[in-house]
Amino acid sequence: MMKAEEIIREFSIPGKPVSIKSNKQGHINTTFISTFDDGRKYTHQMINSIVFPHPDELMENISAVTEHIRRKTGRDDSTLRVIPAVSGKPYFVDDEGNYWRTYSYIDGVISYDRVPDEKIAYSLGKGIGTFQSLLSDFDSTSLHIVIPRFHDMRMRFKQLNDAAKKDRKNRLRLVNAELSFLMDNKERGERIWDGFETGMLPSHVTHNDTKINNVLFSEDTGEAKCVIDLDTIMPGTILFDTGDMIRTACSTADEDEKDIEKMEFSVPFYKALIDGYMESAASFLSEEERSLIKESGRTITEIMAVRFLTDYLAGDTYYKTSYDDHNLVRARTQIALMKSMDRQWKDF
Ligand code: ADP
Ligand code: GN1
Ligand code: MG
Repeated sequence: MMKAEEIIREFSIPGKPVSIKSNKQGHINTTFISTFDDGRKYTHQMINSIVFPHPDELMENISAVTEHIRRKTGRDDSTLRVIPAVSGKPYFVDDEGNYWRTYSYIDGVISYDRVPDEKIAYSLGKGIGTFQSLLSDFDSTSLHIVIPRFHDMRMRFKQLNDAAKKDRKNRLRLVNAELSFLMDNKERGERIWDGFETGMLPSHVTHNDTKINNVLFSEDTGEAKCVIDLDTIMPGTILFDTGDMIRTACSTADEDEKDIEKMEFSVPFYKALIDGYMESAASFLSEEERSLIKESGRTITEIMAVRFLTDYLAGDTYYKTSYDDHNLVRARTQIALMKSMDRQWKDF
């Protein structure tokens, strides 16, 4: 296995790395941050090949989208910058066939796993709306479909049912309550995907993973400075993105909080988030899209519960986990969040 220093040498970066640190925030890729002798920093990632079987296509999407954003904003740190490998390609393939990429590091930012206050909720909404708006003139059909049917609730329930049937780890007996709650919500959860598939909801370029730690906030102003983790950029409905920002910006506990009593839906955070979002997105939203924003938060929270529970039953093969029941804990917090939304549904 090649060492991080050897991998870094395969990219066109002047100078020498003086430190390399690992970042454990994401559930999917393996991330390192390096600092070079001239003080510049870079992010190096091994792309998860189980999740992303065609890294070359994924990098083509990212290169096209980031160039588009940079051209429109005229600001280098408004989006990720892909640093090419010495070969000229946007990735390097190591001796075991792993794909690596390098981005310049976005400096002067804070990354949150949970929204600390209404100001950051507002900034997140505004940042996601701006991101969608910058890409509203980008032809979504030119993008590769990186993970087909990523937000297809019917497919996600099928995967859950398959995992339950196989029950590879004998865990099914532990999740009766969770499974039955999700099954009761299946039909309602399918509405947004169905609306997208039938064309009732228009296709846009969507990020598909707009959770809060995929947005970096300016240390000085608290504004959203850069939307990162662009692996799942694909055609979709903007409701996939409003949904995931609602899920992660309006929760009072971490995604993997063990005490579900701590997980509540925050109406004040929701209001701040949507204020920010509307400021940058109102001009391109259809009536149908507007009317489903609130529902999108519930739907995306549900799809995460389904996916975490599926991975728990399948034996933790998809998400990175730190302990045995990690995926079950995550599924339970998502269900708790849905229930809290339901209790307050009339208030937001
Ligand atoms: P994953 O797909 O595993 O979630 P991400 O691309 O989201 O990987 O990266 C993981 C974390 O690394 C992010 O949440 C962020 O904190 C940090 N990070 C990634 N890229 C950059 C960057 N270019 N500048 C600053 N921080 C970054
Ligand atoms: C994964 O890569 P990361 O940690 O930002 C996942 C998302 C989930 C999220 C849940 C490609 O996102 O779909 O919403 O975990 N990414 C992929 O925290 O499956
Ligand atoms: Mg991420």
